[in-house]
Amino acid sequence: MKIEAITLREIHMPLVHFFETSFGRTYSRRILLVTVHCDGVDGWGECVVGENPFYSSEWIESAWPTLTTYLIPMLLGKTIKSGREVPALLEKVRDHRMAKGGLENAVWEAESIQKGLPLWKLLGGTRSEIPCGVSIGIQDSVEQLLEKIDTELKAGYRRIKVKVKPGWDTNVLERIRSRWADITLSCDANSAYTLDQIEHLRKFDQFNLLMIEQPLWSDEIYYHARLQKELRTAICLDESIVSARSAAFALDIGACRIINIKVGRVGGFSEAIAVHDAAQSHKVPVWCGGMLETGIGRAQNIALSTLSNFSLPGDVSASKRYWKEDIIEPEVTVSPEGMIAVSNQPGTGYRIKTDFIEKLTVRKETLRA
Ligand code: OSB
Ligand code: MG
Repeated sequence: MKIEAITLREIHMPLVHFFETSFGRTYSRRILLVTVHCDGVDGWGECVVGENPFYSSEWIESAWPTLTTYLIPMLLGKTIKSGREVPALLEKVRDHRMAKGGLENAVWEAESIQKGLPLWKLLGGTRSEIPCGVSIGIQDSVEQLLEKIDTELKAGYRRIKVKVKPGWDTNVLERIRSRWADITLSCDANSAYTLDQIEHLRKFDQFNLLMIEQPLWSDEIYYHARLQKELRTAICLDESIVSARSAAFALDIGACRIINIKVGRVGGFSEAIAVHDAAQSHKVPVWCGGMLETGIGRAQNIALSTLSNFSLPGDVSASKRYWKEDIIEPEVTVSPEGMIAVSNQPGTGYRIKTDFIEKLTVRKETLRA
């Protein structure tokens, strides 16, 4: 495949309901899409950067110029056989993983279309359907949260994850557990605690959680290992795992018993597969995280989730939980059993609504070889 041109687009999409984590509330997304044009085929990728540098140091205004100034010129005019070859071409740029990931994944998608293969098979997946959970943000009241949980349980989702932060944690978990004693429940702190709050964190053990996700800061892998020794609840790392190297370190020192893989956070499918394999060799299960993606990123998350060690329900859920109208067709739907069926069509199996995307576009730039 010769990489002839690459297009970047920013589209604006309001969320159906705001999403709040310990680091802030989002009402509307600024989405960065990448299209790789090669040999008459277009591969699409979603750069999962946020509107601000709060979840990660990357954000849309760092990714755009990094792509146009450095990353895209490193690919333009190159002839490659596979998405697998992309990381080596971008190696000189340090970090900027979400920017790289959007680009690499677009190449994988083009490759899968060109080879007439489903993307999930190209990635080495084995499942024909994936189990789904939901991530529910901090609400204005506990009653509102309970109502949302009720809705998602009735929709069939297999795991409920709630966001926590100091002041919205044990009190909330207590209310959830007194209404639903047996549901599969987890929580995500997005680094809202410190190791010296260990006595407080110990209280989470009474709620029989599947996991507590990222309680401490992202660079505190060693402190997570110390915390894990003191907790019965499994720690799951999200922000800390930015590469197969950081995963190997975390696994080696026992910093977590579960890993959340976000393909953008680790810099693309190649690295995501490497993290998956590292966890598997330590018998640590993984699940696919979400970044409030449009259908383009969501469809690729579905493909990744078919790999064998994705044995826990992910944060990959139905389009309608996020968007009034998604940018793919059909939109992503979840069965009453809480599963998403994987398509056997070439690529992701979803059609990209280019006319609709064009209408949502507020910024566009095409670079040519
Ligand atoms: O920590 O998993 C997270 C969304 C934005 C940033 C970080 C996170 C999240 C989510 C939402 O939890 C997952 C989703 O539904 O896409
Ligand atoms: Mg998380």
